[in-house]
Amino acid sequence: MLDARTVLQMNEVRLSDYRPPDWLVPTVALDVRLDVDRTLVTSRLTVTRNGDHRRPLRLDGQDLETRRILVDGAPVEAVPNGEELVLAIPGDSAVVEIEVAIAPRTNTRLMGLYGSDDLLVTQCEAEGFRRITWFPDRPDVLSLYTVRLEGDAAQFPILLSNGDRGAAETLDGGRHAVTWTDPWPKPSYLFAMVGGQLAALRDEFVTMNGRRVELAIWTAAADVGRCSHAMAALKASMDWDERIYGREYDLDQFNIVAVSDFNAGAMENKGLNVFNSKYILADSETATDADFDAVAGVVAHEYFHNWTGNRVTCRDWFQLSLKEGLTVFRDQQFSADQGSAAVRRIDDVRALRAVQFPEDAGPHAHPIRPDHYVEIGNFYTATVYNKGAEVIRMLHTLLGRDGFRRGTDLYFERHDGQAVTCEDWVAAMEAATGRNLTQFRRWYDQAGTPTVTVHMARAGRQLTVNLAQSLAATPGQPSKAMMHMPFRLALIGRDSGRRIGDERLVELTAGETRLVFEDLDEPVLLSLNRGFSAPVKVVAPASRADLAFLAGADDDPFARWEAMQRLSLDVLATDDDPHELVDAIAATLADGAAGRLDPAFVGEAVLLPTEAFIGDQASVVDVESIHRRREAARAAIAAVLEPQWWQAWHWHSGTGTALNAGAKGARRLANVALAYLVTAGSAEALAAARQQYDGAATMTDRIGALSALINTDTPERDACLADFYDRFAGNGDVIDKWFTVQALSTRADTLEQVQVLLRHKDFTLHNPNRLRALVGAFAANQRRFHAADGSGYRLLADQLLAVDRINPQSAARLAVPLGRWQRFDAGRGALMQAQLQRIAGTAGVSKDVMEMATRALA
Ligand code: 0A1
Ligand code: ZN
Repeated sequence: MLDARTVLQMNEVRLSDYRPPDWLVPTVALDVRLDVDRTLVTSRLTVTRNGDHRRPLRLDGQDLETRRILVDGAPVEAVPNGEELVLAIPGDSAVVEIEVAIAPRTNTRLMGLYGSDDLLVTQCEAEGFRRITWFPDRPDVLSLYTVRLEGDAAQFPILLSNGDRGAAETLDGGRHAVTWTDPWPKPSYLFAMVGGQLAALRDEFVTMNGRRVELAIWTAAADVGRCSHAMAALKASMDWDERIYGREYDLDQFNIVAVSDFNAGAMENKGLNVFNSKYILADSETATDADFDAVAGVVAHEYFHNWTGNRVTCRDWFQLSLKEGLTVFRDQQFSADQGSAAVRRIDDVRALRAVQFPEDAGPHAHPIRPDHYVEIGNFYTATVYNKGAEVIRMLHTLLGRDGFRRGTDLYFERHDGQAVTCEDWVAAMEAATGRNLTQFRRWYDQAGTPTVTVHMARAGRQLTVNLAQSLAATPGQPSKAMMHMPFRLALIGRDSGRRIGDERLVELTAGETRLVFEDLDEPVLLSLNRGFSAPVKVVAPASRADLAFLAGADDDPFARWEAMQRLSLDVLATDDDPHELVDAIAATLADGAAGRLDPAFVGEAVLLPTEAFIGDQASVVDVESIHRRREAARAAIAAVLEPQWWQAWHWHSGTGTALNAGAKGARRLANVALAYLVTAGSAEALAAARQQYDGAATMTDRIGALSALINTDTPERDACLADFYDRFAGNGDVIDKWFTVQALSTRADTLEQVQVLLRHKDFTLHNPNRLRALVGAFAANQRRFHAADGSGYRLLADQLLAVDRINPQSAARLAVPLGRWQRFDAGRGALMQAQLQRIAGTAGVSKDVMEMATRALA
């Protein structure tokens, strides 16, 4: 019997093994008879030999019942060998016709064609098309698709696929059919079809060249009224991509479908985006301000893929960041343009540090362009997406806005209609700007978060600053080369509180970089990595007093927020009295009250770092001390500043439903204030929370009040929790919030409550959102998930193994928290490892989970 690791290595796909496809498929005609239990798919592929070779045509397939295979009209007796079908083709081209049957109802993996509510819907990225029919299912095979969808007219009145809608047929027996033609060649992962009872919110967009595009967002009839925010975001995205990147939409129709059961956020299928409903449906009753922003961000992301991903696609899955890093960067730019850019940047950095930094520091560390994988589904990671976006942002910083735009123009000009590599992208940037990016390319190859260590020495009016970079070893990469990083910094006068001179953009390329500043008249402090110009950790000595000073004076909003974070981390790493932190927060609140800072920024700045982030700073995460110290600091901040919190709450609560930056900022600050007030624990605070809950005009305020109460043991908590469920029963996206808020409670009974919730009638392992809402959220509750007796780990592993039998992709994601075992004390580490071993040792576990568990144990 082979051990798990050997089996994994045998299944490993390596970048170095890449070879162009042996056969191309210029055209695909699909005829699909939709049926929930047994859908028949007939494909007609024209295939042409690619290059001078005699190799057969190899097709991928999974869970297909193969009924008939014809080559040039003649039946062939080929028998699939597992997930491969090999067809000998004598000539250099042929027509291959294959008929298969598939079973959407039992497709619980949600890859390929599956059922969600009463719909049939597809998900093909990365390797789902092979679950619909036999095909060379790789992104460098681009085809023109014609798709005829047929089904019962009452059950499937709406039939959608990619491209433009063509002929409709009315058939006998209450059936009908529609044919869709996509004029743009595309890889199979961008194929989509949807059938079911859907209603649409419709609109239109006229492009920069006067082309009229019909827009439709499809959902259940009852939800059409909740699509307007998504529609506005779609139109804004179309306009933005024209203005900022010169990119125009290229079909007469753009359709979006919202579904309840979806493995990821959304999918950019050509002309037919499919969305997780939580990123489409939004109104002030049911969606928080953060949800509204997420809807706009994801709508923009998928729309932007039309150029970065679809018109120019990836040669192979190792190049995933080519489309994802670039598209995340573009959606971040878009969102920054829509609202408060400073707060958006802080949020982006917060997300990167919460998910990607730990990934880079753990057993699953990989470069933004990985060079091997077993299951590609495991590489849709924060590294590929979010660090990938940071790498694109660094290029933008290095080349400047105009240089970057010249680069993207050239990239589109050179590669439109092609499947290309990250190297092609960087080469276009070089060619358009004349910059040499040889060293910069290392960002694509090297995993891990670099550290920049800063020292300064003052001699009279001269200041010398030394910046040293380093990058620790990661799995498979014992030694690293120096990175090329843009590092923005400035000096802040310690007396004047003003910036001294201009901000500098320093390009760090060597191990050490020395900067000299002359003619300084006052003591100065360093404002470092402004705007988070490089995705690195910065280590720089600074006293608490200096950090507090910067938190009040730095003119770069990110650096100002960062100063407060550093001060918080410094204080929370000790049992010291947190008075420096209390004072700095008081000063920030005073700046807000005086109108010198906007409330959204204040709301961000006065939040303490999460327990997880505090843990990430230490060599060994001390779960209990972190929790105790942070709670003590929260209590002090709440008690000492109680009048200020009341003032902030009174000023900013009850802002109505407006979605402008001012109103959103006010709600943010009011909710932070309310949480501190409830922490301070007065009867008035509980009453205020109850009042805010009952009178809430928005979900932001309602869930804000509930979150403030959730850690308490009070009748108000229980009443609001019960009301919340009753009020929103039946609305899945909102009931998810009800599960999450309980899973995140710091109360001692949280694990027990989660166990109760796992048995709740609304809990199901089949819905990825619900699984994330309860089990995923619980695993992010540092204090309670990491219970010293290992009960949290056992709970997670139990659920993981149960989901694996249903949906391996969802299951594999749950392994990530256990993979961090090396960061915890020996006792917890052993308990986490034991669960990973149990998972890896379970018979029949999926390769998705096996890869994650085995790598975590390595
Ligand atoms: N390309 C999509 C993400 C995505 C990836 C895999 C999926 O399979 C379940 C679904 C969606 C995006 O970046 O939005
Ligand atoms: Zn994407």
